Amino acid sequence: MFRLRGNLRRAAFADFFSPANQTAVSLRARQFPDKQPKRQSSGKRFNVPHSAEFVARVSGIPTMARLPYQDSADGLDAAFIGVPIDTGTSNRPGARFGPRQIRVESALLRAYNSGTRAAPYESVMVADIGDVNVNLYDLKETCKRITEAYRKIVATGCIPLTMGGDHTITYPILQAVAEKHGPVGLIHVDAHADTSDVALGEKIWHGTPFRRCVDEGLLDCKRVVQIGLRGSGYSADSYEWSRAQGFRVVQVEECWFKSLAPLMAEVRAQMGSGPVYLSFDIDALDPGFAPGTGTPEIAGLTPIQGVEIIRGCRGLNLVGCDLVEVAPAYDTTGNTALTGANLLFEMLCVLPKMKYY
Ligand SMILES: [Mn+2]
Repeated sequence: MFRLRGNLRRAAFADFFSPANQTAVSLRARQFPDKQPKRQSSGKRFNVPHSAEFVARVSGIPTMARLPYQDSADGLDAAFIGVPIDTGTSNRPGARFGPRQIRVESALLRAYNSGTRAAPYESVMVADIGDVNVNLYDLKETCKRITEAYRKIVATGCIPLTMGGDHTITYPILQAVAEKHGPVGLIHVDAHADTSDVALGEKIWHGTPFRRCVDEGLLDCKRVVQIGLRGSGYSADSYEWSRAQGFRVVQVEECWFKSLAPLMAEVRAQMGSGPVYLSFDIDALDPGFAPGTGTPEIAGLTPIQGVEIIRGCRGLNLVGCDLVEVAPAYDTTGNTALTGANLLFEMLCVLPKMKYY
């Protein structure tokens, strides 16, 4: 660790940019005209975010984790991308502001994962690639736009790390992901199963994404787990349909008062070496910790358990991750978005090719 810190410090004052970083460099030049000689670089080809040791945390245009912005996934191993919609929400709206608020709160993130010793910015090329250009007035049209955008992202080999947006978005994302990888395993962390069929006559909204995914064969159903499910239901057995598809359902009662590390060992065995997508709805967490969301349910997971789930994905063949349903207006502290930002950082820290020190 000492050696790395030394390298990083030296690089901060003797930095040169690789040709692959030119877009980032020009943006950096516009953002921080007087800071160019101090841009941090790992000395390798990877993007490294500004450190608050050298550039004030509150300065600059907010990007996820203070990473460079670029307008496509070209050259990236992973990309943070926002999908700012809440047109699919069934209760409190506001998740359209999730990506923006997550970016703001993410200014607190630093370069290393102190718990796992992951060094993401020495392992993978990652940037913030902005938001999908959604249509706020037409959810089906938005779904098409999402699929098109993600087709381009995954075609380059880049792993999308998505900031939602309501949970509807996972369906069109998985259309693009499954087109490339075939039916994927799914680790779905949520208060709700999101497997409804129809409501108000509509098949596309944030309670239906995984039903639609099964309809279209996008999931490898024996490699699906849903964790944290709870709350009142439309019928006595709300999760019957999930189990009938072959999903493993881990209701929240099975999680209470426990470390989820043993569960994740079983999940890793279930997922095997095939492609896996991780979809994390912030409402999986207890609303005491994450009140900024549209359909909160009491007695949820703790942030510790959320982190255990994500760290438990280390070693899996992750092909995409999302963190959805942050609706900042219901949390005046900003902590829900801050939690979302940290969970996204934890996701980055378990991607394939990650180095740990
Ligand atoms: Mn959900």
